[in-house]
Amino acid sequence: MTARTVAAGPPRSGAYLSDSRPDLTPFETSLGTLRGFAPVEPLEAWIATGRLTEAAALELYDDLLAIRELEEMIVRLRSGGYPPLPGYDYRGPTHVSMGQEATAVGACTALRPDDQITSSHRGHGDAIAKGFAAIRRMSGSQLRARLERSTARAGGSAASDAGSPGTLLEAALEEHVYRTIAELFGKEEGYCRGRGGGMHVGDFSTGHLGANAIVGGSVPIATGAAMAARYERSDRVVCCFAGDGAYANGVVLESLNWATQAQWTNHLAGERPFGLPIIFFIQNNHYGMTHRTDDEVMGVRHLARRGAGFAEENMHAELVNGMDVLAVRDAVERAAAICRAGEGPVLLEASTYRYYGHSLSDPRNEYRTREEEAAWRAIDPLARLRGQLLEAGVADESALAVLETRARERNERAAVRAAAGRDPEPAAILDYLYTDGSSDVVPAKDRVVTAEAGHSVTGPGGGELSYRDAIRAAIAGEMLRDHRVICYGEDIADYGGAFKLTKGLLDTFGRERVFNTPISEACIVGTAVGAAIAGLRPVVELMYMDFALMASDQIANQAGKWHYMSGGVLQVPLVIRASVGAGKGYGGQHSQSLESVFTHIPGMYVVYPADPADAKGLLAASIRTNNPVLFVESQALYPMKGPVPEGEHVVPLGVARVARSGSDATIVAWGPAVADAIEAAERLHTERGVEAEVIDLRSLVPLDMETVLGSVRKTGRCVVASHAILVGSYVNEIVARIQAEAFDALDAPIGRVGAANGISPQAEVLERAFLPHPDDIVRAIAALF
Ligand SMILES: Cc1ncc(C[n+]2csc(CCOP(=O)(O)OP(=O)(O)O)c2C)c(N)n1
Ligand SMILES: [Mg+2]
Repeated sequence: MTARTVAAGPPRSGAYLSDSRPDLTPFETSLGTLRGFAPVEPLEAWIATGRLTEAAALELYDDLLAIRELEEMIVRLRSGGYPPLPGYDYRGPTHVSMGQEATAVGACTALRPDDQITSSHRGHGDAIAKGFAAIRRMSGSQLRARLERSTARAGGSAASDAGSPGTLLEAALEEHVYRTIAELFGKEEGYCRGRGGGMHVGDFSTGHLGANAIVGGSVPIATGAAMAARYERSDRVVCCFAGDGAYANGVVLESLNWATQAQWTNHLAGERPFGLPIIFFIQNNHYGMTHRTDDEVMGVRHLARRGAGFAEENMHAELVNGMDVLAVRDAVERAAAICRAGEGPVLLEASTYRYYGHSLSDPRNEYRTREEEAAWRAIDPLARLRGQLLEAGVADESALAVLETRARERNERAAVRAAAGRDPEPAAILDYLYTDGSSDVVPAKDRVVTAEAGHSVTGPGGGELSYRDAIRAAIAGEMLRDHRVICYGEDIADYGGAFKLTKGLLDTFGRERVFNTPISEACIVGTAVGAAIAGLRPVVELMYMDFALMASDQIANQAGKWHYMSGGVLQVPLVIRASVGAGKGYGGQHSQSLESVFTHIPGMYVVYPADPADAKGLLAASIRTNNPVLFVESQALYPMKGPVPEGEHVVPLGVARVARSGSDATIVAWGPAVADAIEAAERLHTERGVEAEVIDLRSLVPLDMETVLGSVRKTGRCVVASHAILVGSYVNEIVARIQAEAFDALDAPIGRVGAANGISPQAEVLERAFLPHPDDIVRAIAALF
């Protein structure tokens, strides 16, 4: 594939001026038709018409058996009675999905191996089914290579020496069960090296992007993965499994709105209108945890009706019999075809049932009858397919018994092997928290031909630039360099963002790479996580840092955690730009400096530049690192001008800067507090003859403690300053580290400067009293002598 070209000159699918006139003509409309439980042909007909081979029909049964066997094992382990592992102490969650197996198998076998899924806390079935479906379509050499990789991981014990193709496939299937169980058991051989466990398990190599223990948490991630497929012109589809309870969650409803946005398919899509290729697959087992969803906590009988609220055509919503593997397969085959044709998204609601409680500690009898359970067990998906296989003459009793014994024995062998697996080393507790990886070299297919690009957005090409223009220059530079970099947020396209930082990017790069979003902060970040996991490098804007709290789950539990929870397999290269509005009289909800909150989230980088040169260089580095970055900007600094190197300028993350040299005292600061510190240092020099050294941390995570300690050891006195309130501030972390690591060098207690421990007020006099000033730093340093 050749490098990509960015057209110079007039906008490609650029800015448009809305000219929508009032149209208040009376009208009536219906909300579309909701299809439910469409009849599905019997198995004989599937086989007769070649829609399913006899072998494939038996594979469906084998897949169902594999899930049931694995979950029966969990039930028995929990009660201490799994014969192959007597006395094994199984710890961790027990959200078994027995009863729901047809949803996982029907859907995953209707997908292609390169299609992707996300899953939930009740996701053993999804994990087994996606892996089995993909493995069954691998060639002999692919199976062999897969087994060899697994053997290397397991220290040489995989069954890779199997001879005939049949046994090779069986060995790979068993290996999948083994790696899945090893993850449940917290073993190094598990798919996530024991860091994720059952609620986060995923075999990323077969298209499983991870299960999620945050109810609804994976839905925007799947949506972002579908955006990546659309952007890359791939015809892969993402199937997002989540429960009925999840469909009350804000981020899920945001995702439905996100996926159905008009701009994917209308005139704004330019030459390529293409709906997001995502199947929202509701595994409706009719319960949240113990509450009844449809009869208690929602106002519609069928969740699929929600589709009507988001798309004119009811979002291709449909109800499916989730107890019938053929019905699910039929619906997902049709849904995938819709998505591949660019007509997505699709909303499928599968009506199903979990036989056990929410987890095995839930005896179910407090909220449902045994009669209800018996009625669902009477339409058990395994029994149903078994009956159909016999009826269609695909297999007789003895052939099915062979399959059943094989599934049981496969699981037993895998479980025994997994139980004997390696526990992770305690010393490796912090492994996979961050990655050293970065996009220093852009793959050829993603390189952009810069020679043809319009450079207008990068400003006057260096020299004096404002902090604002330096940020734009960094984004533009990285977009020119790497086609995987896309840029989105509220109002960032035509208008250029609330603060005009992205003005001009739409004209240069087109709407596929620069677009406005709904006011959905959780979805802005969540889709970026999914797009990043799927291979893009999104740079997203949160208008004010205060709004990051709207996206806090997606930042803290998703962006920050997936590299670790996947055992280092997944990478989440994304930048969340968030700007601090303090100093404008905007009051308590638009003025917070919340960087400290996010330093408490392991897995996230937190970067806060103090001047234009660093704004450009640190942002370029943030876009290139494979870690997720919260990039904090100060609105007060946007107009600040300063020298900015022309062209490529990358400032490494985790390297602090000596912004002013001095020998009498150290001021550690970041963001706008650096300018305060420099001003304070100048005054200390002229007014008191004190030479203060100013250390600009640049990034709080990663933290360059060496530079701080080196300075403190030289000066013996230190003040740490930021614009955040002091309670719970990162200032305190720096103080604690200096005290622990350079106590002997200190000639005085360490001073702290921050905002008042309150809420940012509107009144100007109050806001002045609230925010810290250079005076405060001068006073704090003076107090050390
Ligand atoms: C955001 C969030 N809230 C609450 C929980 C606790 N919780 C775990 S599963 C669950 C019920 C989810 O119901 P549903 O989405 O229907 O999935 P099911 O358990 O029925 O498979 C709850 C409340 C959670 N994990 N995440
Ligand atoms: Mg449920």
